[in-house]
Amino acid sequence: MKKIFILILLLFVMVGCETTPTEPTEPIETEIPSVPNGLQALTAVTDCDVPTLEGGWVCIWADEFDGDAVDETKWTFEEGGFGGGNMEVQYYSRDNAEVTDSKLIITARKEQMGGKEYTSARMTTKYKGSFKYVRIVVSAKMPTGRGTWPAIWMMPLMNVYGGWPRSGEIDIMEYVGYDENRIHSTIHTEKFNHNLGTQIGYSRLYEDVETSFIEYEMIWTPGSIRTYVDGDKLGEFAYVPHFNQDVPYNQAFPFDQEFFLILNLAIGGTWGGAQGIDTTIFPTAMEVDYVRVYQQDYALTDVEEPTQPTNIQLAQLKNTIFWNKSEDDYGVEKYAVYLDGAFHKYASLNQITFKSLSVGQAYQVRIQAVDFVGRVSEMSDTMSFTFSG
Ligand SMILES: [Ca+2]
Ligand SMILES: [Ca+2]
Repeated sequence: MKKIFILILLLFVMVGCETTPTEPTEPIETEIPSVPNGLQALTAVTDCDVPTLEGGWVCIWADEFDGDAVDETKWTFEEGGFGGGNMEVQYYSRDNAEVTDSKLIITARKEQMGGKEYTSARMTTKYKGSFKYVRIVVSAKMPTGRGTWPAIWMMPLMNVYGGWPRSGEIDIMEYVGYDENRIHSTIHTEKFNHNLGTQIGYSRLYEDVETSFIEYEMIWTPGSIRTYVDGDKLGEFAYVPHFNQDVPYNQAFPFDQEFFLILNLAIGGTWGGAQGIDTTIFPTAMEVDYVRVYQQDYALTDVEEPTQPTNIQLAQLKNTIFWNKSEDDYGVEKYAVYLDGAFHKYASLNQITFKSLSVGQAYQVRIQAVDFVGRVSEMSDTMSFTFSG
C-alpha cells in the first residue's frame, strides 16, 4: 500500500513536471514522503542553526539572537512594576534587554524606576509564537547573587479552563540566586499549585549554572511533560487518571492547549527574595544564547494506528469515566467517545466527564483512539454507564 502510494506520488510529480515547462529544470532532490491524509512534511524555519534533531524533530520557531536588537516580531516586552504576582521588586523595562555577540542579555540593575528600586526585563512570545506538543531547547547562563529569580517558563495562550492556575503554568526552569546551582522545574494546575502547596516540582544541583551556558529543555507530548538539563532528565509530569479520579482531567493536567514562552529575570519576591537581596550584586544578567522550538514531524514518523483503549471504568468524580491510555508510535491526539453507537465527543486525554445526558438513563460507551495523522484504533469493548445528573 505504501509503495503504491509513493509510486502514485512520483507519477504525479513527473506528470506535473511535463505539463509545466516553465518550472526550473534542476532535478527534484527532495524525497517524496508517503504521507496519509494529504499531510505535508514539516519544513524547518531558515533562522534556526540546528534545523532538525534526531527522532524526527523539526525546528518550527527559533531565535539565535544574531541581530543587534531584540526581534520584536518574535518577542513582546511586558513592562511595568506589577510584581509578577509574587511581590517581586523590579520594574520591567525593555531597556534592560539587549542583543550582542549572538546572545540575549537581560540585565537587572539597582536603579529607581516607577517607584521600584530595581529594573530588569521580561519578554514573551504571546501572540507571536505559541506552541503545543513541542520540544523547546533554551541555552542560558544564570545571573549571580542572592535576590535574583530568573525563569524560562510558559503560560497558556487562551485561558480555556479559567485564570491562573486553572489553565496551567509550565516552569521549564527556575533558579533562585540564594540557592546556588540548584535548578527547579515545576508545573502548576488547579489541583496542583503553590497556593495550595501542591505544585509538582523537581529540583537538583548542577554545576557551573552561573558561569556556563546550559541547555534547558522540555519535551511535551499528549499527557506528558519532561524537562532536561543538558540532556539529563530533571522533571517528569504525566497525566494518570487513576490517581486523579476526583477531578476532571483539566484540573490535573490542562496541558492540551497552546502555551507561549516567557523569559524573565525577577528580583526579590516571595521566593527569589526569601533570603533578602544582596545589594552588591548589581548589575547582574541572565544570558540566552538561543531558543529553539521543535515539533516532531508525525507526518513522516507516524506509520501505525493506536492500540485499542482498554479497561474503561468509573472514576470517583460523578459522571466520569477513564480508561487505559492507548499506545501509538507518535501519539494519541484524542479519543472519540461513542454513546449507544453514535459519536458523542472527543476527549483530549483518557478521561471524560459527561454532561447534559438523560438522568437515570444507561448508555453503552465505547472509545476509540485517534492519532495525529487521523488513524484510528479498534473500538474498545462496551461499558455500560448510567448518567446520574
Ligand atoms: Ca546565539
Ligand atoms: Ca500512529
